[in-house]
Amino acid sequence: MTDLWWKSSVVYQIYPRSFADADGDGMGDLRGVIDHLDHLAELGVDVLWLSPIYRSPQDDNGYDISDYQDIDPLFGDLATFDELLAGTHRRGMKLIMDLVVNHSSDEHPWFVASRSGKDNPKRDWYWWRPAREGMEPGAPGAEPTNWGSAFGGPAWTYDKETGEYYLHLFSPKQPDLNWENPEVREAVYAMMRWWLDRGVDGFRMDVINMISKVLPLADGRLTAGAAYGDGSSSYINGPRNHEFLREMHDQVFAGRPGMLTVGEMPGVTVDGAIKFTDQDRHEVDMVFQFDHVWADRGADPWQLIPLRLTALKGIFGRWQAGLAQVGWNSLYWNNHDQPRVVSRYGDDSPEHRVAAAKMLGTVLHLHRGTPYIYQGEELGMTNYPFRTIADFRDIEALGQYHQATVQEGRSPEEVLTVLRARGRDNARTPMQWDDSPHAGFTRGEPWLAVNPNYREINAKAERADPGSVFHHYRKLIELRHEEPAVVDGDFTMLLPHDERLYAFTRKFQTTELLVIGNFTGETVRAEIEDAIAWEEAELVLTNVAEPTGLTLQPWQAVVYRRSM
Ligand code: TEU
Repeated sequence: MTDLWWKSSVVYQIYPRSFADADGDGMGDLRGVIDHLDHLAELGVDVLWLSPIYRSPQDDNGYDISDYQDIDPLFGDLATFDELLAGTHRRGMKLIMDLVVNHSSDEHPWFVASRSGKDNPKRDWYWWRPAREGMEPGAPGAEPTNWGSAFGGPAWTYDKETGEYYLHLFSPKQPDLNWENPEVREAVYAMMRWWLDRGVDGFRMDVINMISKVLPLADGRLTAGAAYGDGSSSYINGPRNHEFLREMHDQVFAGRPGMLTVGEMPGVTVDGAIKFTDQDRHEVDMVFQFDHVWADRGADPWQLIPLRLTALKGIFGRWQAGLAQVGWNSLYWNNHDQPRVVSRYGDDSPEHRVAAAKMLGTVLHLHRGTPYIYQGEELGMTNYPFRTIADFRDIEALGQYHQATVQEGRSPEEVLTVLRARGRDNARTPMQWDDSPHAGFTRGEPWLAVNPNYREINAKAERADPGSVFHHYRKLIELRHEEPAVVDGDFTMLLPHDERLYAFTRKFQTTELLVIGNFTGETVRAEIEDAIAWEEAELVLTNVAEPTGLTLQPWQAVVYRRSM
């Protein structure tokens, strides 16, 4: 039987800026979250993950923090936060914060001090380097290494005053903290303890596998046509990553049972994740890996490639098998950095959206691991019909658009085609609460346009309709809470070479579950062993009115249960 509470839990991610605006300034806020806690309680989720709400210049929507122990007035204040925390706990849910400590804001007092002079005691709290040997400081190409920033442009910015460059793997307003410096690590641990003392239940840790850099810092691989080198081999899964996370565990979580930690780790491998999430190693409880959200990416970032279901199944199969004995998987389709899955891997047409959204949820939630629901996923929210670059607000989209079109000579339409399909702003359009103006998100002017389909797709309509995506997700969460095989069952992939059906079983003690999802708009027969016997078993859950056994209707999912 499971020994760790979060193995049978479901986490709900809130992107406060787009969740609910109570004061009418067009930006979501903490009062808005408080006003909708009952929506989350009815859905049945166990944990709320809040994307950053700390004081921030909002250069990257809060992932650039200038004060880790205060709330940005955009969202509210510490008293309102305490009220939100109390309301969450009163409803039997836990709350985890977003920990963004690979970098801070350039307006954080730590960086202001570090930048003030080479002799400042905090100079070594960040990564400062002189210009490349023999190059004129500040001149193009004089950066200490050829690394590109994730948001376009170089990963180094020249500081005239002190005559050196500082490193930022993201925007220039997000300077990387130097984790080699024990003072930095201690300051971070003290801040984390402060939040845990305040009653929060854990952390989602931003790009936490980037905190250890390979020394000395060296140039990355330069591919033809690219403006900058790929330095990821110097900062992804670095040499002291495990050591730092173990130290963090000892300094912050030791003696505090019942916490949840999940590390966001672009580029983490299965073997790496086994080590990071092995409970005996005391690092993190689970990681966010990216393989399945990169399954529709090719070598050329500005080219869309269609998803091959066998590729997706190959990825999930590897992660399920790899962490079957040691470690634990997170399960997610969506977050604030990914496009809406029903538009990406499903079908968001009016005819098939509801079935596809339910099928994708069913297939994901019945894997072995902890599911994460991103706000609006429980309503089947879709991508937004972006037209021009002017419709976008995301620093990553704008920065990458500039680099691709201006520095790399791509056509605007070529780049826009990918941003429309993959841009992060697709996930950040305001939550659709009802069919009133601005979908009930705000009385003011929303910071990002509401999806025009809000009259059809909104929480009020979904909660009133027993056949909705909302109630299907509620049943999935209930099933995880009631059926131990969903939590602890051994995973076996079926039909690995089928490009239309995603099928697997879960076995636990005397219970066996069969889960099949149809990833097409066609009717498809599941040619599995024992088909007849399964068709006589208990159909626990499906998303069509008249199921036809293992002959699956377009975008249909089935969950059967039998005793072995
Ligand atoms: O994201 C890190 C990260 O992996 C993203 O850059 C992601 O790959 C990309 O956006 C997909 O298009 C984290 C946060 O989740 C993100 O919101 C922040 O912008 C970033 O770190 C910097 O803090």
